[in-house]
Amino acid sequence: MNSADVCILIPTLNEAATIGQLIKDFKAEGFSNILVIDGNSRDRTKEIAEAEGAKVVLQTGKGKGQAMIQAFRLIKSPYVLLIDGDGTELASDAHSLLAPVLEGRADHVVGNRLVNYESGAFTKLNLVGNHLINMLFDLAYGAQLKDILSGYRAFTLESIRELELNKTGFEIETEISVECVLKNQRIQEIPITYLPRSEKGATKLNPLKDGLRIGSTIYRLAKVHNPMFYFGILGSFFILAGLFTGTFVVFQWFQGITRIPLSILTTLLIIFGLQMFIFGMLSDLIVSLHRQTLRLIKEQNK
Ligand SMILES: Nc1nc2c(ncn2[C@@H]2O[C@H](COP(=O)(O)OP(=O)(O)O)[C@@H](O)[C@H]2O)c(=O)[nH]1
Ligand SMILES: [Mg+2]
Repeated sequence: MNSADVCILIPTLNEAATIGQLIKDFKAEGFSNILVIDGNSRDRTKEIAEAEGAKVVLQTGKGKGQAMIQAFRLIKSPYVLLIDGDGTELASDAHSLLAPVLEGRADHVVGNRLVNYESGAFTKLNLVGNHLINMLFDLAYGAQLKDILSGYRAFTLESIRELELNKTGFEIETEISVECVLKNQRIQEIPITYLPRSEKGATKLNPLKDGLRIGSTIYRLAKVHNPMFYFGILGSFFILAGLFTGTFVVFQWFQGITRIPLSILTTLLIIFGLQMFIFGMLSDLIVSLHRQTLRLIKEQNK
């Protein structure tokens, strides 16, 4: 492998405390093709990265997702290694992440932070949030991935260009993971070391706001992958509400009180809920037929 074939991609926003050392570490590991996509940092991130010999491009919009999508369009190297600029992940893990991609065994490799993290690398809230999000992902997509939010990944340029990516913020990792599953890519997870952030650099991620956004992204994207999950949750919600009001109506009826408007509401809630399940079944059918068509087209184009 020629190490220039691997582009080390680092999205940064105010990471002056760590970016210099990170670039040095990658050079020491034998990588020199380094692209920093910077979100107009107010500190010296850009200057430090340039002084260390990285190519720096300023992002045209806002958010980590927008920066990454912009960078994927610029890259020409056949392999990409994506890493946070905050020094929480190690350049020395690059080789084990890249190996499956370089050897053609995988299209996309995710560095799993949740096995080998140092104490303090995750706050309690972060850890619980990560586990919940991974569980939701498993439920919705049936893919046994352990760390879908990891920012340390290796993939081929071809495989990333195949994905339809639109998320501009911290939902980008979720969208990448979903799209990889949708596009039937060969995904592998490799444990990596995960360190606490340096005291000088704060995280840009808001655990509650971004966590909720990520959860809702997983749910909304399921509409076209696992519609039964999407409509089933909606349907269950209405049916449960209907059963709740229904129990009350029956209870009152036994006491000699007839609640006509509430009975009508109960009926509507349950019918609406059942209809959601029927939508789910129909959409499931459409999605599997569509997938079959896509597979045929892919096979014919080979
Ligand atoms: N270009 C760019 N990079 C960003 C932006 N927001 C965060 N980053 C970078 O993306 C990486 C991951 O963000 P971070 O705050 O570490 O998220 P965390 O690892 O989930 O806590 C870091 O290198 C950040 O500097 C942004 O809006 N634009
Ligand atoms: Mg980070």
